[in-house]
Amino acid sequence: MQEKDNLFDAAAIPTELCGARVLQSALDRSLQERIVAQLRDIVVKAPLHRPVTRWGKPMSVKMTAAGKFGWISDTRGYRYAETHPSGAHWPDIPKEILSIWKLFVPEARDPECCLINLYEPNARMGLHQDRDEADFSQPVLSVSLGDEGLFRIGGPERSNKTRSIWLRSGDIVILEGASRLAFHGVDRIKPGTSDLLDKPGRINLTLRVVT
Ligand code: MD3
Ligand code: FE
Repeated sequence: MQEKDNLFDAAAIPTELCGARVLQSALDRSLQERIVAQLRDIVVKAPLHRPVTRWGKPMSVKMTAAGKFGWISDTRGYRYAETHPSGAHWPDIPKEILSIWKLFVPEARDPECCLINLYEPNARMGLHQDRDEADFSQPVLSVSLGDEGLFRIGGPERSNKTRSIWLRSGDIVILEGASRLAFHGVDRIKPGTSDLLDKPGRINLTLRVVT
């Protein structure tokens, strides 16, 4: 049995990016592999779906979730929901994923949503704010898995200047304080930069407190 300390590089030097904490190589390879296996069980129960905007345009990112809430979007608009579009409740957040939250943001309330975003090679996510949650004093924690993604973050106004960083498999970003309401997005992914997943693409987990 491996010690937890070997699985998380809690000593990773945090980089500051527009107020967000970026922890490169925070999760070791074996932990990343176990998380991917746990995600496979989740997508069996809660299949990935392609959210559609209010205007009927499908997003390029495929999504599902674990926890009390998932985030969905359809022609009725976007919102947190207690059920998958199939009507089923979302699977529980795996304990090992909860332990990442507890280690890096120990003061926060327990996460109520683990949103799972799958970026196939041409997927992207436009610049947006995450403000569907009730309490912006609670952090959001992001885990990157698989191929590299070019993450962009600015400030609380869309017009604020942005900075970009390539997020790699095992990296963690913690959005707290002023960065919690920063505009951010993913411009592109770089297929073939990781062999963690069995297909080209990137998975991003975001752990959130919703209520
Ligand atoms: C900054 N996801 O799911 S993770 C999203 O890589 C989302 O899939 C991106 O933006 C992804 O909403 C970026 C980093 C991230 C997540 C949540 C944030 C940055 C954030 C919330 C507030 C500010
Ligand atoms: Fe976001």
